Amino acid sequence: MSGSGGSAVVAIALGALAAGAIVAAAQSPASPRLAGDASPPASVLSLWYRAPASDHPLLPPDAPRQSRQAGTAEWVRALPVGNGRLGAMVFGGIVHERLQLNEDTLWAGRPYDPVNPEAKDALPEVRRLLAERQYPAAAKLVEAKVMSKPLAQMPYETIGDLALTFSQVDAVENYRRDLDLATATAHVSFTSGGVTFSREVFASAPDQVIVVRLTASRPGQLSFEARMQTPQRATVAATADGDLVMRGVNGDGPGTTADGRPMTGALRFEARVRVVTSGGARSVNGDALVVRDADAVTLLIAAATSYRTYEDVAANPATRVAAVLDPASRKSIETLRAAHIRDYQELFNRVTIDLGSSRRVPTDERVAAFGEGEDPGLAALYFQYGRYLLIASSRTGSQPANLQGLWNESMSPPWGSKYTININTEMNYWPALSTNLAETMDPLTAMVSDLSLTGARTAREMYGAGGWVAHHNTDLWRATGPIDGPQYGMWPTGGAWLTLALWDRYEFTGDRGYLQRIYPLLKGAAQFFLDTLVEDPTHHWLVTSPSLSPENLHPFGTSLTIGPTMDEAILRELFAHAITAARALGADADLQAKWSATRARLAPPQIGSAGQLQEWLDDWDMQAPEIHHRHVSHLFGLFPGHDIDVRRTPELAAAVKRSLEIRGDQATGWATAWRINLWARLGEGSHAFDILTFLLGPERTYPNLFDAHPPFQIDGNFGGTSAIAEMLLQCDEGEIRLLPALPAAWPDGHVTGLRARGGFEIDLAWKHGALERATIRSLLGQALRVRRGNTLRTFEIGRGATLTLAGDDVRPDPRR
Ligand code: FUC
Repeated sequence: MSGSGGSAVVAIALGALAAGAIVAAAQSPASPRLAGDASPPASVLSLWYRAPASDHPLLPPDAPRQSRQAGTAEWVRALPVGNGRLGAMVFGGIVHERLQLNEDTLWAGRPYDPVNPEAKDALPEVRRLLAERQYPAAAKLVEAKVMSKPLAQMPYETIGDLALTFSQVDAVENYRRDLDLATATAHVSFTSGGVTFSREVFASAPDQVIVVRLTASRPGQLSFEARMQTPQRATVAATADGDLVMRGVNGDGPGTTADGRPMTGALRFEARVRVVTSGGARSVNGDALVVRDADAVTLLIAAATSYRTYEDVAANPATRVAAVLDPASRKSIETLRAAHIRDYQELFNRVTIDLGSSRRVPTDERVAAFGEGEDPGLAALYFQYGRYLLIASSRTGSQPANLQGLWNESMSPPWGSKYTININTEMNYWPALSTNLAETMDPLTAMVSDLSLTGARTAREMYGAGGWVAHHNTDLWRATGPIDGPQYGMWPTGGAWLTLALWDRYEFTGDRGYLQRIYPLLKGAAQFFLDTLVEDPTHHWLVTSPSLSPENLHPFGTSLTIGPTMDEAILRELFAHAITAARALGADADLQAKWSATRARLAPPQIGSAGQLQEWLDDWDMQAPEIHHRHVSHLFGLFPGHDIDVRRTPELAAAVKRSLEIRGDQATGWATAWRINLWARLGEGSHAFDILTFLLGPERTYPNLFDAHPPFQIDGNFGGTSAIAEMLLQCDEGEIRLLPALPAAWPDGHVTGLRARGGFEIDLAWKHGALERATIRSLLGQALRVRRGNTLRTFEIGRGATLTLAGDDVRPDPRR
């Protein structure tokens, strides 16, 4: 799929549907009447609702487009659970409960190498055309000879659904469903005929199963049929000993490789649901399991594919499923629950936040009214939800969080639900370090390590270069070539950007073992650019070519160019980190010198005639066809980069601000979130808050608090979470900035457990907009400099020591 425009238009229609007309779709004529207003859940850290996300039989996989769209609108009301690898969306239907299921290695296609063998000969000519400013001709040649085969990467796919059908009832009372972020558990409860029915759903990382627990307030009340359905090529069966079993082969992907091989599905998978009953009777009815008159039921859901690595798909999914399901089914619900909560809370409880009062009304009503009333608690909930989603979609050993994290109901989701690495995947991990979840970066580290191998093949065969390269997207198969079209794909800096995220983890944790692990990745990324940078004909700077400023057309009808501002900023950081890493490890003295010499010749950031930071080497910004473009790639140096800083480079920071004003505040979900992070780095809390209000309102947030690109894309959630952290705490230039962009809307509050570079863990409390107390624990014993406004103080603090500052210790000086 292409990177933008057309798909976004369809998406906006879906977004509107989701926001408005869905209540009718969610309730089929047979839906029970809902009476009584259930009280809010005890845990304030809950998303909750007084109606199911849907309550009708599953749509058949080949349902017409109209009903699929309505289905998607219901899906963004359902609540996500995940253990990094297995995910479920819980709909909470009274008669028709639906759990839509995912396993994070179930993608289309097979191992493949997308290299286009014609690229190597064509690239010198593309470079010549670009040097001569023949942009459309360069784009044409890239299109004809350089793009990957196949031209698209493989999509992430759903497993299918588990449907539980209960007896029809006319009316229920006090219906409520919720997702408690404190325990990572979804609940449904209601009363019918004097009996209270409860459901509990959690995805356990320690036991690698999704657990569904059904109970009722009186014995013998649980009767239902359970079946699975899927759009995959699969068989579904019910076994006499109480299992539902789905076995299949993944979907075929689009296109063929250069040698003409189709992307035939080569993964095998199994999903299995074990139904464990207490009391009552269990029987088989065709492909369904029937439970009658049980007291309580536990359903354990396991799933696996044959994926081992991007080039090995020979694992046995049935063995993998049995290896987790058999031990889990011998444990009690109490044991399973306790292990899940212990494991989850070890991560989640590291950070607490309070930004002010919360409205105790259902979450969809809070989103609909956000901005109109006082509800600072919704920003705190959104922040903790971002941390929840990261824990649920990215755990050691799982795949990284993709465009939809882990949750996808489709065989062809928007943008393939892939890893788009010209912003989206990086943004997914923006909150990982600041909000104290460094381990969630393990899957990203593993993926970049894979990319350094597949990307070395692409560098060698496509560019004749050493090192490794990845363009603007990758997938389960770690494809690294340029896809979709020249405007999107012909960008060689995606891999380099990813390595900067890994470097950040070293700066936050000081973990030398980790540095040793990532150093070869940085070194390989840098090598590619040593081998491919060219001199720009005007200034003789060293620049990327061909390249582009992500997805933004310049005035010559294409995005293709040389040395866009973002590339040069990324490379400045890449070379700097490679040098620091090599020094720390006592490695590669000769390379350090080369990196340093190359770095000195990169194109510097430039200020254009409108006072803006130029997006390109030439001052084209004001003539570009989309001056409000969603990407703000050229502002990378301010955030997430560190090249530009309000105090150290005030002119450049002012140019970034001008660019932001020209671009405008409101864009797609992730693009809005990026803007908030940038305004926070400029120290402009009230502007950041204004944009946050848009992000958290109904145009960019679905009822289940998923971000609306639209359609759903998870990066906006993670970017928004990062932005809230950046408003409260920043670390840059070797200093920690306390409350650098606190908006007036959050006059009183506290946060505990945020992390900063140099191994610091920080609690902050503030009142009437003034810092009351900061508690700083040093994990590494590094030098500590603390800034509040224009006051900067240095403190001695040993490894393991804690420093408590009163607000007066770092009060901004009003005279300056
Ligand atoms: C980039 C963005 C789009 C979308 C896609 C997945 O190409 O420009 O808006 O987020 O990734």
